[in-house]
Amino acid sequence: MTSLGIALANLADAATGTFTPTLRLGVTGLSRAGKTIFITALVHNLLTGGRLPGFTPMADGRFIGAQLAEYPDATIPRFAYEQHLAALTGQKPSWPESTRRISQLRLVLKYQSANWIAGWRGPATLNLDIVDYPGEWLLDLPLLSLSFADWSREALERANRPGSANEATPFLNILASIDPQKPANDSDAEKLAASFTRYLRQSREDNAMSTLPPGRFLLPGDLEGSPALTFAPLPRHAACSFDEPLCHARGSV
Ligand SMILES: Nc1nc2c(ncn2[C@@H]2O[C@H](COP(=O)(O)OP(=O)(O)OP(=O)(O)O)[C@@H](O)[C@H]2O)c(=O)[nH]1
Ligand SMILES: [Mg+2]
Repeated sequence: MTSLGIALANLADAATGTFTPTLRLGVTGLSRAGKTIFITALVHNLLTGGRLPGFTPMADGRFIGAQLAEYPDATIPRFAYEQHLAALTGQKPSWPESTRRISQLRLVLKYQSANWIAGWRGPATLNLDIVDYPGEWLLDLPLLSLSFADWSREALERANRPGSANEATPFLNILASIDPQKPANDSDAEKLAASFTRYLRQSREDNAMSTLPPGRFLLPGDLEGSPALTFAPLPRHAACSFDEPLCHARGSV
């Protein structure tokens, strides 16, 4: 929500006395960029009135305080703030493990509004919802602009490069053993998706700096085992049209 949106929401709040504006903050960056640590530190500093010199309400002395609140959607996992903090500040401090699924946390911030419209009614309240997710999923954004056929071509070109032989050969052998023109069936799609996933995993182990998409195959989160992830790149004559057999191959990217 923009500051204009927050001001308008505060106005509505003043009118009804019930509405609290909500700001949803997604922390983004590639895997190991520091998202989870950043969120843990931010929440800790907000809860304890810690060092946040760039946070204007605190610098102006208008920040009253923050507290954790229940997230309204009980189906979304909660960000493990307490566990991460305990790990970082324990007797034997440790970094949290790489994030495997999306999680969220709600903070309720109380502050004196600097806005004259809202300011007349005293302290203001803002729900701050913070979202953490696995950085691998960022790799999948460029796939939004690709058709299944284009993505298949790129993925198979990569898999066929001489440098990829070690990790890609088992997948390419399975792909070669399946006739992509025959009617699609679950067992072939699962076999292909499983060996394609093993190939992606192996290439990440061999070269940690170049994770291949889709990142969601490496960290499926709540889509693990779902039909949305049961697909693999197919050769051009099969991937050219979704009307053809196996082009359905369990969805597109
Ligand atoms: N020295 C230092 N290292 C940090 C800091 N933040 C993160 N790191 C290092 O970066 C690693 C990754 O941090 P995370 O916060 O787990 O990274 P992430 O972006 O959540 O990664 P994914 O969950 O894999 O997407 C940590 O295990 C630390 O080794 C920091 O403030 N200081
Ligand atoms: Mg993380």
